[in-house]
Amino acid sequence: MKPINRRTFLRHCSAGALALAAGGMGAGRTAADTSRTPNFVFILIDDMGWRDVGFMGSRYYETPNIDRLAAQGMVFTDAYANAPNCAPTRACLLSGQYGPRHGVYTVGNSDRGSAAGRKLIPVTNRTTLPAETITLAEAIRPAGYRSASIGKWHLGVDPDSGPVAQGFDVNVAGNLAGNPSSYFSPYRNKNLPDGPKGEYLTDRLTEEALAFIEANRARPFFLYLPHYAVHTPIQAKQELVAKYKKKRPDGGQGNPEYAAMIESVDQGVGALLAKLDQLGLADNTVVVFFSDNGGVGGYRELGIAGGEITSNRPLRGGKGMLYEGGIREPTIVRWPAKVKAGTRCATPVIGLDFYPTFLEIAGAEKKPGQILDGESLVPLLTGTGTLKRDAIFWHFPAYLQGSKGTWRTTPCGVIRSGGWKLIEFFEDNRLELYNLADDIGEAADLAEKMPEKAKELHDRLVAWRKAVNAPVPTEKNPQFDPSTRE
Ligand SMILES: [Ca+2]
Repeated sequence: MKPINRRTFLRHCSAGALALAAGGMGAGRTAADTSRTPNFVFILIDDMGWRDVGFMGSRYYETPNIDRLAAQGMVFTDAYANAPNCAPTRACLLSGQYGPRHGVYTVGNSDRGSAAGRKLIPVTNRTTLPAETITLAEAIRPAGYRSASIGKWHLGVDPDSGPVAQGFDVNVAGNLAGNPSSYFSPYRNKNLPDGPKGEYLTDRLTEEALAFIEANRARPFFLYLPHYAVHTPIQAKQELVAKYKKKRPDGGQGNPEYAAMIESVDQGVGALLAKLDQLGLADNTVVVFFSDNGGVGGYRELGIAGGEITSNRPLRGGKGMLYEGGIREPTIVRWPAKVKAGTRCATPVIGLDFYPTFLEIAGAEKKPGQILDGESLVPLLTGTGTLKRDAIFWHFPAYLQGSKGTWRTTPCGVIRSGGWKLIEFFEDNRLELYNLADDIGEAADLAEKMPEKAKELHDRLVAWRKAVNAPVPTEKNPQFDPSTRE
């Protein structure tokens, strides 16, 4: 593939219409000392879809604070989670490594769904991040950072494999669970003392985050804020639900409870931004907004049985699938000291890029021999250059069931290079090829029409798997019954 030239780059990352929206905005225009090491606030939403926020085009959900954050920073339109579900995306984000290096490929077991419907024996999955992993928190600690994980961890339990075991100074509410037993106190969470009865979890995590920022205002800090929202159970504050019940559904989005959950997240983002302004820290704090997988929706039109909570259209599919709806994420980086407000970037980026990005900004070094699979986004953020790589990859050697015997995904691998995307399904080595530049909805499979392009991408996917020692399931499942898949 040809290297991206300057003109292409400018087309990929440039000031867009949002610049106008941001004009005259006073975000963080304070006398803060920007020579100090920057702070990091990483807001990770659970299961939020690409179009679940106003700045990405939703006309049903109301997210004025997140939209303001977007207008004040750089929006990445082609940003991806490393996986279509929770735990593996987090494992990649915190380790800076692709799945085959740490073994967290999916949530729970890799052999989910009916045994009779599985043609292959999938690769065994790890549910905790290996202890020897050098996490982002550990890597930036030598640069003087104090760090907190406030919210969902999903990669183990302290003292063995929770946030503190993996280098965070503080763990609030994090354990092996992938969702809260309730969004209202009492929470039944060993790592989160109950609040007053009826306290709302998203509000509580915001309060904990504000307290952490306040306490560490005079030193570099890394706040990792992985909200439990907007994952199931779908539970929201009634006063917000009432507002959305009066609203007309739009573009396939119309669940009042889910909308109210999103608005609580948005209010939390507003409170965080206000706190950074109040403390004079906004200019020199890198705020990232990201989600761990696509929204729960887009199944019905593909014949998959399951809940439809939101719509990811125009993207195909949703959570649990390797189509765009399952992995493309609403993504913002705001850093007023260095990133121009109102900019957009269409270069494909992926969750594990944040690790080297933070290292570079913090002035920290990786350990000798440490492998980081992502690439620092600093050249894109500062408008000074491009990325060196020409492709990103996914490896999902696991089954994820829908209901009634349907499958959200069977084991597969994916490469995206430029505007092209190839999916290889391991059960029968079937290839699907899409030109995302013209077909963001992955409606036209070009694999048969363009066999040379498909082969070129497949060769590169195979070469990547070899380079990272990615195990491909090949063993047949003796319990497989083909009639279940007809
Ligand atoms: Ca998730």
